[in-house]
Amino acid sequence: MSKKEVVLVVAMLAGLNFGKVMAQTPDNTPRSSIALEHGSHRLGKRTDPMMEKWRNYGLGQFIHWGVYSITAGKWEGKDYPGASSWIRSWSEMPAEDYDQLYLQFDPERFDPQSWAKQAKAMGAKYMIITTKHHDGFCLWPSKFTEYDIASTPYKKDLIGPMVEAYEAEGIDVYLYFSVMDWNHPGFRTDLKTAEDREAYEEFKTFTRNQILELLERYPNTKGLWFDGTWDAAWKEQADFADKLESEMREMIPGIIIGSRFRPDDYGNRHFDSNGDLMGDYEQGWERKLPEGIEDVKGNDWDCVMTVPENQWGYHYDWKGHVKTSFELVEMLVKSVSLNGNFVLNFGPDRYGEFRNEERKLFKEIGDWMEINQEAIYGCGYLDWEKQDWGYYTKDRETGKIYMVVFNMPINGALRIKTPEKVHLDKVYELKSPSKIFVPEEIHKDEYFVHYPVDQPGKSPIVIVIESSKTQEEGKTYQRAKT
Ligand code: JFZ
Repeated sequence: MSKKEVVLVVAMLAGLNFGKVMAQTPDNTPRSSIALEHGSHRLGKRTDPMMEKWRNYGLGQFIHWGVYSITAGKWEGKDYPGASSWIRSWSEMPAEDYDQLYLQFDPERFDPQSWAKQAKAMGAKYMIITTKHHDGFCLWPSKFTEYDIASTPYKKDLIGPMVEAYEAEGIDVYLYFSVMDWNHPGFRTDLKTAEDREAYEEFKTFTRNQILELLERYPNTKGLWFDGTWDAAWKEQADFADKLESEMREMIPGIIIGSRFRPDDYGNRHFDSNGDLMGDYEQGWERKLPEGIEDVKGNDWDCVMTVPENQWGYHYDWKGHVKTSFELVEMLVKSVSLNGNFVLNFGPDRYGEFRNEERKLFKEIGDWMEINQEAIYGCGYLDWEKQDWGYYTKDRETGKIYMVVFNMPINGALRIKTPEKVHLDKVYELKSPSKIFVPEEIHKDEYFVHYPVDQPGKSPIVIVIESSKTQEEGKTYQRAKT
């Protein structure tokens, strides 16, 4: 029996008076739960302005950049089959060789202003940059290790200029930080011996120093995106991680930290032993999307997505299926329709440049966003019956509804089923608001909008619905007298 199960049984046997605390669920129904010192510290969503802003971003940009852009998925003529940022863990690649690569890292064509402009043109409202990936290499000059940008031929800080350039374009910056660090001598995946524990204490001090260093150096940071927290050794650090998270929150009030940082008292991650989310949003949607609204359990969440199958950092050869801009736009819209943000990953090369496939995406997604962004920013879930043509989103402020159509029916008839007592006041195409549609009511609360299929669009179209609640049912539709 696991520790968690033992506690559960004890709590059950002890009945109401022992081992049980009353917690409030988001809808305020009290329920019993396991007493936790380091579980979730808040039930339900954050409602402060910084989190409201996060919730309304819609689209973000992820950047994976580091010395793995030098190997680019290949070592001594052999292709590494996994994600290029994991090549150091490959039996064919000696770790000693990998750990010398930084001496060649010299991204002389790095131009943060053009990076930020491209991201803005795509429509990104926030960006997440890998300050340190699993290999331990730091893109900022760190006081706590020599394995950093300051020790490369390039020498200069990469993070500071990025923060500045993106902020100048109105894009909020978040820092990715891998707790797992293959370069630090004290890092362990497991704590088996006293020696391990001693070494790991040093690693913990180092980790804390680096995180606080980042927040001190870049006080405009809006949040942290943690990774590499799945090892047994870290799962024992509930107390340490909880305290450290509080320190971060004190340093930057309102800072946003996802669910992939700290474990609870029993080593559970993301959701604590009571099933409550730890952190400000769920960080578990990695290269996958929820199917329906029930999957997100009322939480905020983000989806991080690669363009090819599983490549984050630069890889010289993108094998397999490479997603097209409209596949990615569909994922973006689906995310927004389920109250999440969509974060698209880019992996610049060793010189600081984006590959052509990525440049094309900036442009194509940006072109779509330029026309249809109203259906993304500030939008979220609408509780109308899902239709096969695509997704509804709803502006949280104006209440306007957007039908984002990815699968246009052959006859152009787009079905809408509304809840009772909803009146469709005005229906029009977003890109040409003068194109008004008159919905045909075919049954009670059920309509067709007829889109002219003789004018096929080149990209997913958006139809806007302005609606209102009515007192009566069945305004236009006459019930058949059969
Ligand atoms: C991690 C990293 O290993 C990877 O290189 C990349 O940085 C990505 C954003 O994060 O990969 C993960 C982490 C968690 C899961 C899957 C891949 N997960 O929870 O399914």
